[in-house]
Amino acid sequence: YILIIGACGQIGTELTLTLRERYGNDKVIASDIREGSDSLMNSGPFEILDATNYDTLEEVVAYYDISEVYLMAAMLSATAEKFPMRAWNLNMNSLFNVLNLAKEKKINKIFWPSSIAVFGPNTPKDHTPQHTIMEPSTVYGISKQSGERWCEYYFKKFNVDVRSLRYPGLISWKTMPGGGTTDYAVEIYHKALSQGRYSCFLKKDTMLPMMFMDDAIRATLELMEADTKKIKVRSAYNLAAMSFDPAEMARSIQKHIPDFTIDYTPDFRQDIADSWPKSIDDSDAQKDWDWHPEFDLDRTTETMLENLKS
Ligand code: VAH
Repeated sequence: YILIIGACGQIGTELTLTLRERYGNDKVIASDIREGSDSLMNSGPFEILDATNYDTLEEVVAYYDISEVYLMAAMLSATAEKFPMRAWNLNMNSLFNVLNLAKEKKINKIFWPSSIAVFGPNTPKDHTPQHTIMEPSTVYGISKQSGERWCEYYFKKFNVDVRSLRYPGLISWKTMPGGGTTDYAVEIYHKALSQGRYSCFLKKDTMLPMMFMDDAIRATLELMEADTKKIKVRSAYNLAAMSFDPAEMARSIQKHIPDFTIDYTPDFRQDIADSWPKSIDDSDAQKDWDWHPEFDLDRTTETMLENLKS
């Protein structure tokens, strides 16, 4: 059986629905600190669960005979800057709990998401390599870099089968993102449809690596279903699809909503975005487990507007 922790989040919701389609509703247990969308709550078993509590997590794993855990609960970059210690506690102690369950052989396989946030201001910004300088300047980035080191340690020391991806900014329509710096790339579609205009909290030329959620979910399943011998990176794989800035995104929307207008009012999230890469080299993911993205910006815009309109 599979347990999703943080099942009500932006990635967790779609991961749960996809895994339930693939493996059967009753094989995938959703859990979160609070209840989620109707589609999620009505499609299979759900548990209220605080992932930082080892004992209750251990009970849920035993009760449902869990063998695989997707740990999707985390505090993202913008919110983590406001609550550093709460972010560290949630992001790290949830990971230690899941890693230790695997070390004790109570579960067999783990997915844990990393992020391009592991890179910092002095990381090469174009086609950022898999192995390079990483001095993250955000609480969230520090927690993701530390998490990657712990995942690699538990794999080497205790043979824990933990797998990870450095997700770019993710764009989806089924669930709103929560507290990220790349959230502008989701909000912009909602505002384009509801108000015909958007006030962007990043500057017009802020180029960031981005990905449509369908690609991110497919990458996650392809990584988890790959033969373990193919997985050469046990920190976290670079993963890429597209890079664009808010101005380019506005032009893509204007192909469908010609009168759409955007203005720029950068806030504290500009500093976070400026510390991240502009584009990512994911040749290791392509080589080791044959990764290929399917959504570019225009296809993402078409899909987002189509689904948000209806
Ligand atoms: C954030 N959406 O903005 C997340 C992600 C790369 C960005 O980690 O914090």
